[in-house]
Amino acid sequence: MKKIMLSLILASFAFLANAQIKTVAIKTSAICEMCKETLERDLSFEKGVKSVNLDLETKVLNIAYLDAKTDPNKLRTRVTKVGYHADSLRRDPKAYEKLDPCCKDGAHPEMDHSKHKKKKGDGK
Ligand SMILES: [Cu+2]
Repeated sequence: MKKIMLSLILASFAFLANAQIKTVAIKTSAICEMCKETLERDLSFEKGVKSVNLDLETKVLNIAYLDAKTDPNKLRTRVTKVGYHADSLRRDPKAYEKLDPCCKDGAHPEMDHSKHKKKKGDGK
């Protein structure tokens, strides 16, 4: 009986090792808080994704995912389907068209995109 228990425990450890959580950092074309929300929400629905966080300063999307369920290329593709570039992958033009106007290239060059509001005291 003890042997059976032991092998069961070992088997479950092997299973856990298979279901490893990995992380990937994907450079995106996000420019504002709304992009951050859109990307984080959408990617959180992707199969195998455990957590998502976009750093607006660097535009890097950090994703923790289950190695057995998905891979970085699938995640990058998902980002392009939301309407953003993902590393060297170009965004889906149709998805980009559907984005909010404030999330498009050069939509508001006078704005500080990382804060999504006008800068104060910069002479304007
Ligand atoms: Cu945006």
